Order: sequence, then C-alpha cells, then structure tokens
Amino acid sequence: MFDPTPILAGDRHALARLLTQIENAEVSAAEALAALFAQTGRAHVIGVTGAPGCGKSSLVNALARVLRRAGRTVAIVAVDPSSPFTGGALLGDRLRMRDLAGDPGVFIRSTASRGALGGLARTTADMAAALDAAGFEKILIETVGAGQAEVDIASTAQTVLVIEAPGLGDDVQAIKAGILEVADVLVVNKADQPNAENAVRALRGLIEMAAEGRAAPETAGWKPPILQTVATEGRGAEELATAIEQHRDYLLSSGVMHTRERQRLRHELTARLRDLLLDKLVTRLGDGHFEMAVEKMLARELDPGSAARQLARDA
Ligand SMILES: Nc1nc2c(ncn2[C@@H]2O[C@H](COP(=O)(O)OP(=O)(O)O)[C@@H](O)[C@H]2O)c(=O)[nH]1
Ligand SMILES: [Mg+2]
Repeated sequence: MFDPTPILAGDRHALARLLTQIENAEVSAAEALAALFAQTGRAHVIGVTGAPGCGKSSLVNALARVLRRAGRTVAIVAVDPSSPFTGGALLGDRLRMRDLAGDPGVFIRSTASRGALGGLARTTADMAAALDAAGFEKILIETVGAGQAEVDIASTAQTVLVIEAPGLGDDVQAIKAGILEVADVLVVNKADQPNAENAVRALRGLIEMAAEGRAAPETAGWKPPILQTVATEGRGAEELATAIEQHRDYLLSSGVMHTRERQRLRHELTARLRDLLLDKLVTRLGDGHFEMAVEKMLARELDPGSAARQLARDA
C-alpha cells in the first residue's frame, strides 16, 4: 500500500520518486495518485507556452523569484518532448534555474517523456496533481510550441500564459493552432529587442479575432492583457505576477474556476472510461477480430462505422 505521509509532509525524495513513477506510467503511480487525490485542488496551476527560444524558461525563472519574494511556494515542470534523448534543452533549463535550486520552497522538474499511457498531457496533469498534493501553491508548467498536446496541457492549467518574442519568424506566426483561444495572459518577451511594439500590435489584432471564436461564453468577463517583459533582467515580472493573480481572482469570483474544474473532471472521466472500455472490449473479442476488421476496411468490404458497431455487438 502507498503511504502518502512523506509526500504530504514535504519529503522531496519521496516526491521525486513519485514523479519518476508517473513519468514511467508505473502501476504504483496510479495507486499513489488515488491516495493523494483528496489533497489536490488547492494549487494554482499556470501553463507557460510559446515557440522554442521565446524565453519561457527565463520567464519562469523570473516569475518564480517574484513569487518566492511574495512568500509563495513554487513548483516548476519543464516539459520538452523535443529532446527526449539528448536532454540538451533540459540541461539548459537546469542551468538557467540554478539560482532557484537549494531553496526548499522551490521544486524543479524536467520531463521529456511522452509517457507510456495517455501521453504527455496525462503525465503532466498527474505530475501537477502530485505537486499540488505536496503543498506547492504555484505550479508553473512550461511547454514548447503550439501543437495539440500543448493545448491539452493548457486544459490542466487554470491560467495560461502565451509567450511571444519579436523577431521569431513572421511576427506572431508562432502562435496559431487554437492556442490563442486558451490564452489568459499574453506576454511579449524580449521587449529589449527591436519590433516588440509590432508584436504587441499584431497580438492585439489576433486577440480580438480570437475573442469572437472563444468557445466558452463565461470567459467573456476576462480580457487577456498583453504584457511586455525582459525575462533575462526580470523586467515586467512583477506586473506579470500581478496579472496572473488577477486572473485567478477573476476565476474565483466569477465561478469560472468551479465550472472549468467540473469540465476538466468530466473530460478526464470520459477519457479514462473510453480507455478502460476499449481495453475490456478488445480483450473480450479475443485475438484477431480487431485486425480482421481492419483488413476488411482496407479491402473496402466494410466501412469503419459498421465495423465498430459489429465489434461492439460481438464482444
Ligand atoms: N534579449 C533578450 N534575450 C532573452 C530574453 N529572455 C530570454 N532571452 C534569451 O533567449 C534565449 C532563449 O531563452 P529560453 O528561456 O531558453 O527560451 P525557451 O526556449 O522559450 O525556454 C536565451 O539565450 C535567453 O537568454 C529577453 O527578454 N531579452
Ligand atoms: Mg525552455
């Protein structure tokens, strides 16, 4: 049986061990997360996303320092699936965050694993849950790029920061793919570089368009601010921390926090049920039936809809 006491008491080794188990999708991780679940739901999870090189790690570092000065405990999860073997980017992040190391109020973890089950988004969400249970007040999750995985990870976070930097290709072309719709705070980092104003202007235009396409009408009460920072000097980090706190206040006072949490749990339950039922069904069908259906579909003898209905009926 998993004993949650060390993690709840702030044992960093126990926490690190659990994060590794989560990363490797070990059975013991599921047991631990089940035992810790009642202690979750207290942390403020903040997603930080943007193109490689825009300054996410530097900004997370600057933000963590501001949060520490305000007496908050901070956990950082740097997710970089682009370098699973070399670990190059992760080493860079370690160096950048060196000045935070040794502070017992800070916990830093890098992960490149896509996870065996449920993928990167699942791993990240479970890591956030473990850090939440361990008592960290602010959890910063750094993710690269703007693919679907990043949008999924954004759904784990209550506040999503989208980072842009001037001169990274064609103005704000780095952010597309639906990431703007989930942005709660926009940051133009490297404001010490030329053309920062252009990036701000371009973002403002995109934000207006994205506002029209926003899925959830209850978010109408929040207009994502656009801030400028120079992460390497800590410039704008205080203002960013304030904007993040304002977003949390808005989520709480409007009831959106509650709505989103319910939605998130509903999604998670649906995804887990789907996985379980599919496993059960394939097991019950026995070997070959699934592949046989695929062969028939390949030969155009059977369409996917009918194949699924047949398999579900036969199971
Ligand atoms: N001039 C300038 N350089 C920055 C700023 N923020 C980050 N950098 C540099 O940009 C590079 C990429 O930063 P990093 O934080 O690793 O970006 P990430 O890939 O988004 O995590 C590093 O060489 C940083 O020192 C900034 O505000 N101004
Ligand atoms: Mg980084």
